Amino acid sequence: TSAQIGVTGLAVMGRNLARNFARNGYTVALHNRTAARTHALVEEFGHEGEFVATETAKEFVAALERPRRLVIMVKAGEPTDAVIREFAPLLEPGDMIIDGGNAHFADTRRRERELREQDIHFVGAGISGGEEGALHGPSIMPGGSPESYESLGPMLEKISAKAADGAPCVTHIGPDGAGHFVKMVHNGIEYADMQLIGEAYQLLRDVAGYEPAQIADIFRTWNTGRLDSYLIEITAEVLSHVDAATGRPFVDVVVDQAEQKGTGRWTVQIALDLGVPVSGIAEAVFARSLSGHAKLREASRGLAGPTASALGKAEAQAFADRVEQALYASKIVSYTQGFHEIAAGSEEYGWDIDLGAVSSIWRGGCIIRAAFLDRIRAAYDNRADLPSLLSDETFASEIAAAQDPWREVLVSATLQGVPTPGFAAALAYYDALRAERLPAALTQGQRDFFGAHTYRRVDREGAFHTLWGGDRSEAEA
Ligand code: NBP
Repeated sequence: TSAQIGVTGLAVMGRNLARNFARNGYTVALHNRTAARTHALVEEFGHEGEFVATETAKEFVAALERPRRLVIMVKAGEPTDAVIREFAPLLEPGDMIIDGGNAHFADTRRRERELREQDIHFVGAGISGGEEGALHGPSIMPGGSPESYESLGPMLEKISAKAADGAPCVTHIGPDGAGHFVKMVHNGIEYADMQLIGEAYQLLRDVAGYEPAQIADIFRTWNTGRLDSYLIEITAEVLSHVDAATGRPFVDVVVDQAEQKGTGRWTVQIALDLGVPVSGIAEAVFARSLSGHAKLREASRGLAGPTASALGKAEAQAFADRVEQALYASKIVSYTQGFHEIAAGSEEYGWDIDLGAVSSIWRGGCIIRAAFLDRIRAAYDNRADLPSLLSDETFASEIAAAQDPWREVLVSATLQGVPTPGFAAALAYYDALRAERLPAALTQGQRDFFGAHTYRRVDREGAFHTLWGGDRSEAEA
């Protein structure tokens, strides 16, 4: 039997992806560095479909129909290169290697370039949805050549998640590293979403005085409206969970130091390189870092806080409504920033990414899936060259309606000393973008003063320098 697809790397993700292919009627060749994993998979799930277990790289490659489709699901970084080094010499022109791990897009660009010399299609495919998604349908963001997508697309469409309207959550993102770039920004947006939800929770708890179980109910209510999303849904589940050992709310027995694997940080690093302001994502990454500085936090615990008292019960409900507005408005800004980064990456690397299609394939399977993405899709359908999500009339009018409560929430947060870096960064971005004048003019003056860096004028073309140390006359530079 020859297999239509092969998966090497059978830890949680690879095993579930292999099962997903098999459950959809494909014959799947299996391989793992440690063969025990391969045999365990067949033993446990062999009844789910057609598997071909192999032990050596040679056997694995021989089991695949041509052109071969070989999925790598190993630890990102050096292990991925090791696997490529092992398999590439055994492949033939036209074969495809699909890297489904969380690779850095620059590595994907390098690997694609190297394998192209051998006429092997290298497809860096971002896969979101965790292990459940891998099994039941992930959101898939494949890059690589258009020819590879012609061959792979139908299979990926079959195993992918489907949006509510039945559309598969996969599309050809663009050449070389485009898929992994988009997956990276997806994760950055995920960080921002989670941070904003965390701030909403903290405000409801510390300013409005609600208990976790009550906050879970508030999130459940929000989940029936415009904030309807997987992350809001699981937030309610986590908040209503009670620790069996102590009888306390689960959220109170978990150490409050957030970890991260790196894709959020990459999103910010790359944004800095591209000069794209992703302040909301950056604040989310920094908030996780700050939480992890246990000693620094311990040493700072005695610092003075505000004297304002918490809200009375009567005001709590109205405050919660305002928090919903603040959360929604901040979410629009996060996505605006994330899509700006994708547009900038697409421009920089010549990927020609369809932003509407990206929002469309995030509607199902992935961690940030949400009703909200339908609205982004609609915004790009209305106008494909939308300069920013904030230029969309619907989003602009929603923010217009939300802005006063958003500001009030930040006033309350500030007066009560509740940190809300995500909400605040989002509002600052919004206010800066709509500002008539920015203090950047003053910055330019300072730069010209100390470093003769020159400035442009509002009324004339050209670059100018003022003789600050002399008679302060102006010279054209
Ligand atoms: P891991 O990231 O834990 O990797 C374990 C796999 O890598 C095993 O199959 C292991 O083989 C193999 N491997 C390693 Br480690 N070094 C190797 C080497 N030098 N040569 C060959 N194989 C090697 O697995 P995972 O959690 O299933 O994730 C797989 C990929 O999917 C990662 O890139 C991850 O970032 C990405 N991803 C994960 C999630 C998630 O929710 N976990 C979601 C989306 C994407 P062995 O069995 O012989 O040790």
